Amino acid sequence: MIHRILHIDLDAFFVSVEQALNPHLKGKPVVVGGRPDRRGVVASASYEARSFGIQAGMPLRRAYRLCPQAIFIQGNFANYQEASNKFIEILANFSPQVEPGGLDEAYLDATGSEGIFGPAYQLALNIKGQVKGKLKLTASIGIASCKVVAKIASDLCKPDGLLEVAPGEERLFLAPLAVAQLPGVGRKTEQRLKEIGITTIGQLAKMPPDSLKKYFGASGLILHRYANAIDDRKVEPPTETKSISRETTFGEDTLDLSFLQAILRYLCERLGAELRSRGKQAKRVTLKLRYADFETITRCLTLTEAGDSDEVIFTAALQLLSRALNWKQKLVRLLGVEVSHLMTGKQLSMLDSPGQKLEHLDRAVDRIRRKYGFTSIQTGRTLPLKEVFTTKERDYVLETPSLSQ
Ligand code: TTP
Ligand code: MG
Repeated sequence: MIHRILHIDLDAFFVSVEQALNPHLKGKPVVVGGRPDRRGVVASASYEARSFGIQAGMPLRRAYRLCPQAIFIQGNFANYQEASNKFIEILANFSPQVEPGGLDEAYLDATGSEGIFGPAYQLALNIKGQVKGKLKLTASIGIASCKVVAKIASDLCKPDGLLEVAPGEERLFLAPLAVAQLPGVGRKTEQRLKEIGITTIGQLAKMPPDSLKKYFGASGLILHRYANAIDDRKVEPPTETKSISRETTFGEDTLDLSFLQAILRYLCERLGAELRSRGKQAKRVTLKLRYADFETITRCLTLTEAGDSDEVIFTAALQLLSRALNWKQKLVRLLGVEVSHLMTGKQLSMLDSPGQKLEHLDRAVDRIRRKYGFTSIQTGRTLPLKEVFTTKERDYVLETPSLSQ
């Protein structure tokens, strides 16, 4: 059977969602990430902005120097999440075999679906049409016999492209491309390959696997396989969510305890709301701290009983924070919380137990927040945030919004 795998990736995703909502942004250099005078990095840049050299991951200040006339937008994660959900819904109309990878990309296995949707190329055109029609976004799609080649094809045809690599032509297609096009080849690997005279995927494909293993360990063997278009990874629809996390980087490194506690409470409330909206209970809470010198630590705690209330998560996270701060007194750059060991369904708590009262309170708060915005209800602990952050649409605008989810 001839495998037909599609890799679909939306173009300049965060920016394009902003442009779909505000058409006056179309055709302009636009950057999502935050204000250029603040700390932070570019999350997404329009292709117009990219022509000035702006790239994802670049500090905003540098992006500003490259293109002062660019429009800098803070971004709104909820809108991206919604667009992402609709994107995956569209794909699900065409195949049960859809594997999302991040918000704006997915693999789709179209093997054997010609009878219903026509050839894979036609199916891809239909997907592009629906994405454009329903979401006002453009997608780039690569089609090939395996994941790695499909992914490279979609990267190559961006933006708004469609590229099919015919069965049997995969190695020919890859051969002239730079090694950096292969997933997994970062700057370091690229440099080391260059030192041994390898710059194209074709040259890499000819290297004996044993010597690649000597240079790069186990990943050397994967490089060999990918360079030869050998990739038997299946398109796997996601299994259940394993963990949920929220984190944020501060504008300035800090050791201010009441501020850290307030942020922690805020992150736990966001986490709790997400847990409850998914109908999940968590058994483990993990705290993440990154210090000013980028040292990063995680500390975790297992709850005696799985829970989903803000208070339960916060109490555990606060305990971990106190311990971590006692252990090391260093300025903090990033704070994050994760819940894991998730289970579905509720363990029955005793009627009118303190646990059940908390539950009613959480759900009442969730309803009000869904209707009137997150900051419409403040808990005492988060009040100090009012002095630090501005609010937009009744939600705090953190320094790194895309991560604060
Ligand atoms: P990408 O698909 O890598 O980038 P993109 O969609 O903006 O642009 P392209 O046309 O090249 O596909 O990432 C998808 C989204 O993920 C992107 O719009 C913003 C977010 N993101 C970050 O928040 N930080 C990052 O460093 C990167 C790379 C992406
Ligand atoms: Mg993209």
